[in-house]
Amino acid sequence: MTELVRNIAEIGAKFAIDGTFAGGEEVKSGHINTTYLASYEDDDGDVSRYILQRINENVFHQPLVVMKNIERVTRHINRKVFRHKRDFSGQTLNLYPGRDGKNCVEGPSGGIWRCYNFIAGCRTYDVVENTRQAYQAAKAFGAFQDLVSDLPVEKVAVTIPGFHDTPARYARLMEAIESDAHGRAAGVKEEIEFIKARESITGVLLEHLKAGRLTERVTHNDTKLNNVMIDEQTDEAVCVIDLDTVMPGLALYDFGDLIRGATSPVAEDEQDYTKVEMRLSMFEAIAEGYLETARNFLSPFEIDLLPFSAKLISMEVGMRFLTDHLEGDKYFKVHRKGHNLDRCRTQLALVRSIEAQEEKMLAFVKKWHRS
Ligand code: ADP
Ligand code: GN1
Ligand code: MG
Repeated sequence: MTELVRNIAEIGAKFAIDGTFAGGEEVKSGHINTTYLASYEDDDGDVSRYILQRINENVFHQPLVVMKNIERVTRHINRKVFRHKRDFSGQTLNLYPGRDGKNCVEGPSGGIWRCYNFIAGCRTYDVVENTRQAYQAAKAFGAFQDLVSDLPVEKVAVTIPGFHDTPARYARLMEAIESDAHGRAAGVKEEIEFIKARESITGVLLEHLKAGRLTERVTHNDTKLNNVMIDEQTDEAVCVIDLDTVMPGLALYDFGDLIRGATSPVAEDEQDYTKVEMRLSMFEAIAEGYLETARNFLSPFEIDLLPFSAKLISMEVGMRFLTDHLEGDKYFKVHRKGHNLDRCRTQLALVRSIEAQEEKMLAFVKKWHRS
């Protein structure tokens, strides 16, 4: 048994899981938490799998608040799914308690760990393969927003303050440039100029919110493609995962993040950013999937802002990657030198690609006013 597998077995032993530990491995997608897949065998030889996850405390300063939110949201969704059977293909996310009955445990070498059921027969994608996956992922996130739309916003805690406060993200980037703690600012002049030239867009959605033109709702806030489990056989979206950032927010940021993560033909960390493109066919599939479930609660004003939201969040995430690059790669997991800078460059390339197509995108969504 390797040290990693022994470690997984020790963590798993703290949860109320039946059966004998039969193996474990690390799941490497995701930039934030530590995620393990653990298998257990029962007396009949049947194997059950579970996800064990350590909450990144550098990102989530109050892991117990995160757990309370997740418990509330998963319960709410499960209650509704069982009542109305709006469950796509029967799998929802569930927390498994620790042996002491709590929704999380302290790991053998510290940290807060939780356990989820493994969503079987599915996988996640870092790069979208076809319009069906794009459509399905968007439909699932729209359905997620719909399912939590009757949860009062004040019942859901803010797990990361200012998460989609784009002007605050901009200000933090300016501070990082000013401090230049790792001497990297000189190498990113072009990126800085690109972002500075677009400062005026950063506050648009929050200003609409302040003026009462947009409504705050319970939203997912991290709707990237690898946060939805997709059926390996049918490409159907089965279950939305990664609920750490479910909190009060704007539906538009969720939609924009879908476009950011599921329209380009290359990965978020592609080193040749000239390959990045916001493909209109993927945009249309996502808008159709999302609006199919979300149009019940979206206003025409919100619908018109859908294309803009894609540009805004691509810029926001680009700024966050650049900030982390300048601050010494402390937030996002990195696997090579310049990883965050590569990610920043793909995001800025997406912004450029969206700018070139914004009118066509707008014409497409406007159709949903009338239908
Ligand atoms: P992070 O916050 O680090 O992105 P995620 O919750 O998204 O963490 O989990 C990382 C990856 O682990 C996901 O992209 C997915 O591939 C896998 N994963 C997470 N939860 C489950 C689950 N319940 N069933 C199957 N795979 C899962
Ligand atoms: C992180 O956790 P993950 O990998 O699904 C990040 C998102 C970013 C995304 C960029 C809590 O998402 O906000 O948009 O990386 N999550 C958090 O890929 O910061
Ligand atoms: Mg994730």
